[in-house]
Amino acid sequence: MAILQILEFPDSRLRKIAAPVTVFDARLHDLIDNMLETMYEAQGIGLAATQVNVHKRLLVLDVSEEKNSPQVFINPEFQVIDREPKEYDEGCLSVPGFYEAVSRPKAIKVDSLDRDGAPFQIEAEGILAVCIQHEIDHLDGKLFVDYLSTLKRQRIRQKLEKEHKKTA
Ligand code: GNR
Ligand code: NI
Repeated sequence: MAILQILEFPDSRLRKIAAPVTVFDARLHDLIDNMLETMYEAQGIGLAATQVNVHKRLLVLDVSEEKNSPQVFINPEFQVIDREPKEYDEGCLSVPGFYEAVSRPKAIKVDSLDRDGAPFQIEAEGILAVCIQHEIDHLDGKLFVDYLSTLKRQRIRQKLEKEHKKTA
């Protein structure tokens, strides 16, 4: 297993649109395992392949209290089942240190494949619905900062660029 490097805003690679997964082999399983290890190590509740510079439609998450319920979604698609906007303070491993309120539909139905390519469907609300929508945004090159005002987004960008110059 390995810890992967997480890209940080405003890295342009976070803007790529991920392509569907077509091959379910040992290499994919290695990637999934490494993404889960990277997510747990970074103390995140989710991680999209885009964030580790792999532009395939794949995400992992674990929203459990005990951090013992990993979930894998491949080629996920969602439909809104309750579009009542629900606000949640979002953070992102690719935007470290910043948390801002984002509104998203309250409940969704997700169609996905599992790690062996078998289809499954779930309904999600609460933090699980937030996390899945946040991760699928990553696969489409979107970040939670895109929902903020230009001013807030530019401030975050400036602060992170300063950090990156210090540590590069
Ligand atoms: O760890 C994470 N926490 C989080 C909190 C509120 C809303 C979304 C998230 S996802 C984030 C991990 C991450 O960046 N996934 O892409
Ligand atoms: Ni994120």
